[in-house]
Amino acid sequence: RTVRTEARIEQILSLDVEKKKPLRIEKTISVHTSRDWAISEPLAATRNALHRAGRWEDLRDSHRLAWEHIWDRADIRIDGTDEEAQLLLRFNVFHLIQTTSMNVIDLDVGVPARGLHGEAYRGHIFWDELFIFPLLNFRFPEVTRSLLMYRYRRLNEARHLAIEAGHEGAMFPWQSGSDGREESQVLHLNPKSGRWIPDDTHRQRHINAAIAYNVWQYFQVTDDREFLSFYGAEMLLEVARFWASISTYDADRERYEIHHVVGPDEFHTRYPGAESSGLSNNAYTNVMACWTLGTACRAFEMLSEDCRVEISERLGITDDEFERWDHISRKMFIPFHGDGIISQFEGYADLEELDWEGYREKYGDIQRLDRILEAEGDSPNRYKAGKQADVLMLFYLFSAEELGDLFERLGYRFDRDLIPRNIDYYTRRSSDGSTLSRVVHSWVLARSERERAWELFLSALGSDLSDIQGGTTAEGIHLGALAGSVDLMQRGHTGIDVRDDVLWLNPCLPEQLEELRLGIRYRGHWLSLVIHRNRFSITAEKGWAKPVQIGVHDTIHSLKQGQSRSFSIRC
Ligand code: IFM
Repeated sequence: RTVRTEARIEQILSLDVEKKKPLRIEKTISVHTSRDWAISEPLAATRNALHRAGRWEDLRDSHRLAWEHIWDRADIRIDGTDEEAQLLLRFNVFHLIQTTSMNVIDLDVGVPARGLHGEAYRGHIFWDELFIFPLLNFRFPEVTRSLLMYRYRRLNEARHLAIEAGHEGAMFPWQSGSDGREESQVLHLNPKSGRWIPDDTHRQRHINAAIAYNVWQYFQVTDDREFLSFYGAEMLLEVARFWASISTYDADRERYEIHHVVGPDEFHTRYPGAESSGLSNNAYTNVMACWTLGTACRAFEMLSEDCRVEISERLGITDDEFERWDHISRKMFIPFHGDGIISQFEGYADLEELDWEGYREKYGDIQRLDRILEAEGDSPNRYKAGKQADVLMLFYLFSAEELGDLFERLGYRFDRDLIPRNIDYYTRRSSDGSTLSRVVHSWVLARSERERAWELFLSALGSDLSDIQGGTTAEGIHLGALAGSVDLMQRGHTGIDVRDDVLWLNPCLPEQLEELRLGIRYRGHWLSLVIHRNRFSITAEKGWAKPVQIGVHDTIHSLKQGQSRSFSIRC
């Protein structure tokens, strides 16, 4: 008997059973919608699929085979003192693949921050893919490409958002959904006080830089020139245009500035007591804007001449515009305070210090310090207290060399010891209220404070299995932290970095690991890496492309299919 109710459809089977005699029921389900490809209409497609599906054993076997293939590509094996870490790595990969498997290819889907597992953020798509794509790029690049197309298809809406805000180019929304309009909430509830608070986080324009960064990283790992020519370059150019148009020139300072934005740290959305929201010169945003302007020009130069002509005619880009971009990328203002501390935003130095010890003593868990302070009638905007990595994102996304080049181009001194000083300064002033924060902090501490980095790694890795935020996992997994923490193993401990057509490797295992084994896909090769404490080897196992360039200890080596090389480790 089939029973339909408003919320569900049930099938009731009444059968005679015999004691101790097992009864086996097989139920096969097929789901189609009218938007599926290569079907006539959903009912016929569903019927056909059911008739052709075979029996339970057939379905189980094909399911098993599909997962074996996934694990062949995705697994990371570790051997060491912490047995749970291996389980957690696989748990996270499994849940990542539940949301972003090969099945998304050709579908118009993006990466919802909370996976497909729960209803938090109403399925919206934020910047979290910045933490997810690096893992996918080296394993399932076809999936990244498809997910980047989610953004490309919404480029027109982003152009419209830029115009509406009085800018040029494309301004992607902070929270994106079906058609790419801004979906951010304007109010949110503080469950601690029961009050509805204005939500200004939509001012996180840095998401545009994240999209540009993702396009460029995908291209670096795959060398997919077709994608760059048809889609990637256009996104980079339009985002660069947006950064140029939101930048204003301060004649006294002789520098460009960016106003009315919010950085990744969502505890700071306006100046203390200010009527309107937004901050000036968020350092992360300003540096990322300069990086985008430079990278868009570089990508444009890499296109074929035909393509360059077509794209500049289509977008109406002129040489004057490129010159302005170049000027901005050399003259952007970056705030500093104290002894070489990059200020999170202009005026950050004037904020009050928070009594961290006092708050920890009083409340125990202070991850959501914003809610605690608001319930006390106060605001995190008044304090040097961050929810998550902001300035430190720079050290997560760029190598010391790359950052040095960016700051030097801007005419700022960038001594190497500025890095540990900033890491120490900001990690002390963070509540890690976002699960993304621990990924970044573990990454930036990996080579200097190895014990602390490992603890943060385990905590980020267990974000959902241990539900470290005390109840939020039930509303959906934290996909950025899940994938980002696996990537700490994939790129962090291997030192993988792709620059100028070279795959650089600089492994350094944490004390807790004896061995790390993984396979990565790079420009048409499957490379297998086996890393021990003092040595590591790399083998080009399978591949169909020309030899790739591998960089180790300042030397570049060519590696072709079937070849293997081994190197000593300098940690
Ligand atoms: O994108 C994040 C943001 O950085 C912190 N709050 C949650 C968002 C979705 O994960």
